[in-house]
This record gives sequence, structure tokens and C-alpha cells, in this order.
Amino acid sequence: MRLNVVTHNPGKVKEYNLALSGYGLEMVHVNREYDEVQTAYLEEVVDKGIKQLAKEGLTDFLVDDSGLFINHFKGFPGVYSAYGQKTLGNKGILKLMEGVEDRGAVFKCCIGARIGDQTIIVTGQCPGEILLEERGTEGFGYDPIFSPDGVHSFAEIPTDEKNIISHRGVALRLFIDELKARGLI
Ligand code: ITT
Repeated sequence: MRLNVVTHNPGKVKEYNLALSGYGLEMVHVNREYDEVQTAYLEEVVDKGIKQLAKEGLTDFLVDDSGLFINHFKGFPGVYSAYGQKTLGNKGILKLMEGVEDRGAVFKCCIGARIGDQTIIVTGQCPGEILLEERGTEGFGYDPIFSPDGVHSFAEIPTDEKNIISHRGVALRLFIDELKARGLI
């Protein structure tokens, strides 16, 4: 089955390809816009996005809305993570967190898919912390400053290893379970 991955982010497509190609799914990158509603919940962004894209006639697709929720900022940038990355960037966040002891953060990923007339929405989380400096060159976005174990950043590990522990990896396993339960793979 061909599954359209609707995103502007090629880093996400790479992770979906690695995780899903073994299940006979052919991932097609669709670089297309959908409205991201202002809400505190990734699931709501995804739900509205799926409905809009389906209404526009797109079939067999998935969308992914992710965010980094930092304790010290009471969950910011969270659903505004794309904006946080564009404005503050990793350096800006590190600067704002100089001397901060509570470096806890949670990465969340919500996957929403519309396959035939079926809708699937699943969310994965990965707890970790914000490092003191940027590390590594793999991955994308916040990967150089987020560490799931307090030692290595996501940008220091290969994508297949990131997929084992990451928010997207957890969401992907739930997604695969749903596809199997519904007989779609
Ligand atoms: P689309 O909405 O087009 O899919 P995006 O990159 O804007 O692409 P999100 O809104 O889901 O995607 O992501 C919010 C921000 O969080 C964005 O800057 C991403 O680069 C970053 N991000 C998402 N997943 C990430 C991950 O696994 N590792 C590091 N940064 C991530």
C-alpha cells in the first residue's frame, strides 16, 4: 500500500521510511500545507488536519504533529515547537536555560492517518532532558539538545536507534499495532 506522508519535514519522512517500509508500505512524501489550529493538544491539530486534507480529496495519508514540552517553561514550546525552533532555535533555548537546574522535558509525537474510510490517531512520548550544549549532527530540529538518557543527544545516534526510543518510535509502534488490528498490513 502507498501511504502519503504529509509534511514539510524530510527528517520525519526518513524516520517513517525506516520504520514502515518493512511492512510493505511505500511512503510517498507530500510537501503540502494544512491548517494547524491554535490549541494545547497535538491530537486536536492532527484531527483537524486529517479532516481538512480528506475534504480536499487526499486519500491514504498520514500527518505528524510533534512538540518538545520543557518543564522549566511550563511546557513551552510544546504545540508551538515549530515557531520556537524558527525564533529561538536550539541556541536560544540553551541561553534561556543557562543555570537552570530542572532540565526535564518530554518529546511528544501524534500520528494521524486516514486510510480508506478509517481514521487512526496515536500519540507517543519520550521523557528526557535538555542538554547543556548542542551535540551531534544526525537528525533534525531539537535533536542536538534533547537527550533521552541524560548522556547522548538524539543527534548523536543513528536514525534506526532513535526510532527505538523516540516519541515518534513509540507512536509508530502503536500505529503499526492499529494497522495490524484493522487488517491494513
Ligand atoms: P510539518 O508540520 O510540516 O510536519 P514541522 O517540522 O513543522 O513539519 P512539527 O510542527 O511537528 O513539524 O514540529 C515542531 C518542531 O519540532 C519542528 O521545528 C521540528 O523540527 C521539531 N521536531 C519534531 N519532531 C522532532 C524530532 O523527532 N526531533 C527533533 N525535533 C523535532
